[in-house]
Amino acid sequence: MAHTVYLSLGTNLGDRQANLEAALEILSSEMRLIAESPIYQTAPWGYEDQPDFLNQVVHAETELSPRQLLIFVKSVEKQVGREPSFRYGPRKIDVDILFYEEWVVQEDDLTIPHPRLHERAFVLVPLADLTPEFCHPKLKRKVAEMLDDVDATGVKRLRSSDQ
Ligand code: PH2
Ligand code: MG
Ligand code: MG
Repeated sequence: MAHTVYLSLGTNLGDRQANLEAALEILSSEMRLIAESPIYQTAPWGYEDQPDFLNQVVHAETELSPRQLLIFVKSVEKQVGREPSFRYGPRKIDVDILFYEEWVVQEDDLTIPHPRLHERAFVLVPLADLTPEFCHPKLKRKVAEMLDDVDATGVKRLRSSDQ
């Protein structure tokens, strides 16, 4: 059965647009991409002394289980060329699972919904472009409501001619 999922993509090293495109290309080999948000240039969150990120959210459908999806997104990161960094540090590509249907998954290395998505304007702005009414299954709040509570000043949409 096809499951609807939302993934967040982030990159702040190398050719960032090319990194997003490469990740989407590989993702589309195993899942049906339904919608892509615009791309945003975003101020670094968590650790500030690093280049700005490009961030984007995608809506997809997949037959993979949450665990299989985690393994797949890790392999996508590896294929795009991600190298180990420190927590919140710079990276060529980061692919995070935001939502998997309305499922709540709590395992050592896999938490769905993504545990910090409600704090992050760089996730909530593009997510709200795709699904403002989606209700967070744990917090019981809509994406648009969560977005109202964060500071989105560091999140700038790239000009469409740049995308
Ligand atoms: N990812 C991080 C840490 N900080 N900041 C922005 N703006 N965008 C990101 O994707 C990001 C971040 C680690 O996952
Ligand atoms: Mg991340
Ligand atoms: Mg990650």
